[in-house]
Amino acid sequence: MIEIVPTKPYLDQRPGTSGLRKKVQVFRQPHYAENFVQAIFDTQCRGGGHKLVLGGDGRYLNREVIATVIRMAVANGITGLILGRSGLLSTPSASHLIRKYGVTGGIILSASHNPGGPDGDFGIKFNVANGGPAPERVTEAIYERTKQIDSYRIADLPVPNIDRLGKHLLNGMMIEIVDPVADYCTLMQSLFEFDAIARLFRSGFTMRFDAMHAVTGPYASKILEDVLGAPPGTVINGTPLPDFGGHHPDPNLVHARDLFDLMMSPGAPDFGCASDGDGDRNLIIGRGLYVAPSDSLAVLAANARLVPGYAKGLSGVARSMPTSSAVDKVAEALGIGAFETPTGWKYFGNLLDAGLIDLCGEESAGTGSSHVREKDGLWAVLFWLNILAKRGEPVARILRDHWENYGRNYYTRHDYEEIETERATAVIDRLHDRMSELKGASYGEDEIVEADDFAYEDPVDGSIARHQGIRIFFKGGARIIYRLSGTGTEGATLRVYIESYEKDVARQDRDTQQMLAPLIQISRQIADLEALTGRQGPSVVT
Ligand code: G16
Repeated sequence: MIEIVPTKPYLDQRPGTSGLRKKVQVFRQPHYAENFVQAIFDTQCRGGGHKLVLGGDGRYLNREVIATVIRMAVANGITGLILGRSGLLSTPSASHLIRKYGVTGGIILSASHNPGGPDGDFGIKFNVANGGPAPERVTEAIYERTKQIDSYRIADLPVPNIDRLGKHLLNGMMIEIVDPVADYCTLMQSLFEFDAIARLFRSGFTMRFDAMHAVTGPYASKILEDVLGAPPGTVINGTPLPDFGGHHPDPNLVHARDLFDLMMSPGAPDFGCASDGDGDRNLIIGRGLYVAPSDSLAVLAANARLVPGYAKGLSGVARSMPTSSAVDKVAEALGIGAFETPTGWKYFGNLLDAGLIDLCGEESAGTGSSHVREKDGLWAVLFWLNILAKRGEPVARILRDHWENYGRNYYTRHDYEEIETERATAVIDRLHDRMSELKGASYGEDEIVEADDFAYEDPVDGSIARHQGIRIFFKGGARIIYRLSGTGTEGATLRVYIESYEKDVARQDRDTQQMLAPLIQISRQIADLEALTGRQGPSVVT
């Protein structure tokens, strides 16, 4: 009943910023997913008695690969599997289940905000016992194993009906099919003042949550509409679909354009928000005013004491390096630690485990806390709702107050997507070579005071991550950063992050792109972007 199937290694299975992400066509190659899953079992589930959490964001191939993982888990002697009903689990709720049940880890099937469907992307990622994404030493071990693999184990038995809750004993492995939303909802109730948020809705507060036909739909409908009493229709695009309804489930100003337009229109609701494919990212928009993710993190930090789960005060905060330094200013005012990590949620894990921080976030629409070890889209929305309920002021007032107190970090990211890998590498190499000559160079009225290649030494385990992006600092406090994305599946994506700081209240309400226009020009000039990328401008501006 246990088959040992011969296979050959694929040499492209090194996980990126967040797991192994490839085109569906790549995953469709014979034994491709099986090889990677076997490498997880071989390296992370040695010896007996391992239990795992399993679920995915419902994208194309989800059900198929769930069935494969179940059969392989049986064949590899896994003793327990906690599976989200219909194979669905948002990334943050998978993280919660791993922690709650104290299991070895979790296998999450997702390519996050990347498009789905037969021509879209798929992904497999392993989370470790603390509920967080596997750190680099683990992903490297899995990758090394994929290069040597010559067979995988799979059980030849029928998989139980995964659409019904229940427990099944499969050849010694207990598989428990759980409601994906229930435990997560209880966790949210323990952190936020649900009564105050429910009162806010009863008072006529209006909101729109765009679930983008991704995994957060069932979570948002249950929590916002059923439990908190928001009117039906508050959650839109709430049914998870394998191709996300043909949309790109990335909650940003480009792919959640309809929501943005609605929020800028005269009849806008009070609050607009969205989440991505696997439910870990968030987008926050007030009536008439967009909240940049870096600002959102800073506002949450500044108002954390209003929220029961954080009322005792924060121990520290962290942000990824390209995220604006808005949250650092809050940390300074609060007298708490502020950490700067490389891009990738996995780098927050040690800081959270060690209690050095309890709030963290990234410019790429991710915010989270010590409640799980992933970023959490709906959690961020509830955090904002709790603040709105306590302060009784609109989003725009809260954000403008924040700028008045701490100054405003104007911030934009320009992406050059799917360019040839050689061209993208040439940009970084060239900047690297020119770093020392850039120091002291004048541009317009400003001057470069420092340029480096960001390296991070983890304060907890001392591990070092090098080459995490080129940073250019200007005398006036502005910053330009260049780095290559680790989540794309075609060619390379060059990200250019541009930031300036404005303390003068009279200059805090300008258009971001206009305000940053001179710096944007400089960013293109310094890196010779047009010539090296072959593009006249970025493909996505957020
Ligand atoms: C992942 C990581 C994030 C990272 C983002 C973008 O998010 O977990 O830490 O900021 O990718 O990474 P990159 O700039 O390398 O494309 P997700 O939501 O895709 O899992």
